[in-house]
Amino acid sequence: LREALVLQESGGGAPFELHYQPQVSLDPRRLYRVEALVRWTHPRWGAVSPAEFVPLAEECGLIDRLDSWVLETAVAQLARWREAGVPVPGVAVNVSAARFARGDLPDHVRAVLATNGIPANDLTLEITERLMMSEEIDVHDGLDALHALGVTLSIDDFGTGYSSLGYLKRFPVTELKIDRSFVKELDIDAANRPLVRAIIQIGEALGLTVVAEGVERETQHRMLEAEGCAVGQGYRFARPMAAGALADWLQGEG
Ligand code: G
Ligand code: G
Ligand code: MN
Ligand code: NA
Repeated sequence: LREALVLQESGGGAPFELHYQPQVSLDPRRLYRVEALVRWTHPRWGAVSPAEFVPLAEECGLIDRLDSWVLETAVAQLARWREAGVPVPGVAVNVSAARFARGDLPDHVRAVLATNGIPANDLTLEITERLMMSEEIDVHDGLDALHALGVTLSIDDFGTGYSSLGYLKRFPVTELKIDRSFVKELDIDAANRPLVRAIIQIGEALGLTVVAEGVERETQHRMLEAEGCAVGQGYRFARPMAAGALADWLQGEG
């Protein structure tokens, strides 16, 4: 993993690649933004899932460097799409606790946006609920600094971390992502619907955009729409895809 990262950073190879998954406004249906998701192709093992190597990168202390590369690459890709006339409204990247804790994230974000001529508004940082609740990391100043830049702050995996909701009013977040686990059986297990409804209502009450992850079936899609969820992400709309495939996908949508 370390060798792969050094190779990537030095420009001597590209073991890591970003795929982009559309997040779609439900009504009217249109591309809202894309989420950058990292992929790793190992010379012998082939494709390794981020579900496996992201935790590994965390353990090895490499995740902050990987996240930095992802930020730079995703924002540069957004600029490239725009140069090519591909109308992508914005890009979201995942930020690990380790990357956040390093403290230079606001400066890095500002520099990356300036280098690529991208407005702060068009960049979203997805931060897990667990990080928001962290006692070790002082998230408050970091989030304020990022908010001051004008980037969108989204709570990833919402509903899986802790029961305290106090952080929602303390921190300058503007979006929450309903964790896939709640959406998964939305149309199968009746117990999920009131939970999803409650999350959407929390979002409404606090003026937060709600994004539902892991939407795979039309029945889930319809229920989310009926509950007033603004944005959906999942195989129902599109799988994560290489940058070059997005223009074609957009054409198919339009
Ligand atoms: O793409 P996939 O659903 O397999 O991703 C699995 C997990 O890896 C998800 O929880 C996702 O948030 C995480 N992940 C994907 N890309 C990145 C990244 O660039 N940085 C971090 N920190 N996590 C990522
Ligand atoms: O935790 P985070 O939101 O960053 O994770 C996004 C992950 O969810 C990615 O690994 C992506 O591949 C995965 N994903 C996206 N859409 C779907 C879906 O419809 N079903 C399932 N099972 N996974 C999905
Ligand atoms: Mn995410
Ligand atoms: Na998530």
